[in-house]
Amino acid sequence: MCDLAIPEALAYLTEHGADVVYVPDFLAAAEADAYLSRLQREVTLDSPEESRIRRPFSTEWVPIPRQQSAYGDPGTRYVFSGTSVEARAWIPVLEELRARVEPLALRSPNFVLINRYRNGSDCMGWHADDERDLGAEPEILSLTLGSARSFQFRHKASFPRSGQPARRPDLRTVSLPLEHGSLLVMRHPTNRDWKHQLPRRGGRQPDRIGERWNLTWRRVEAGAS
Ligand SMILES: O=C(O)CCC(=O)C(=O)O
Repeated sequence: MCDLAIPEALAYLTEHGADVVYVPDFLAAAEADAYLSRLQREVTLDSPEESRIRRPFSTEWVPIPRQQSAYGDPGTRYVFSGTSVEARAWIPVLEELRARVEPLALRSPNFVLINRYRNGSDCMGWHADDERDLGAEPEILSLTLGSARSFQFRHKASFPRSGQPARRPDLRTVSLPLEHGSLLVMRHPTNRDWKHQLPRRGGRQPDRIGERWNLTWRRVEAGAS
């Protein structure tokens, strides 16, 4: 289990190989508001051409349903779904936030993947952050700013596998609303055993759901991929 020396930390999910801690008020409300405004002004988002992934088992490229960017130490990048997100050089707002999350990390983050969800239509599908770039024991620190959105966990054994039924259909899907200014820490072996997603929300009126920024702090191993 995570052993975070902060009283607000909630051990959120600890079953079946999960090690997830949720810190709802990681940033105080006023501070979270100020950081959100700075991100909106200071972060450069990737172009639509740079924001595509390869459809599984296909050569077709499709746009991701959100905007993204990445910042990190020189030469770092993150490879997933057939695409590579190259790090831009650190900017002051991200250096400040990195210094805030770093005390909670087992290994100092050298990279941040930024996702901007414009409204409830923007989303991220089921996946695990278990790419080779993240090393044998990946750790993710996930900061939310803006509208709260539901985040879900599902054990890998509960997914059907290539035409086969799930080995463990009894395993429950776990939902957690990620709030403005919150930090979610996913330590090893969470991403080995579980997937997570950020589903669409808002039904036929996705514009009712406001903008959300998510920053996932990672330690990327140079030259792994
Ligand atoms: O926006 C979120 O909270 C999900 C981010 C995520 O799953 C990822 O970056 O791998």
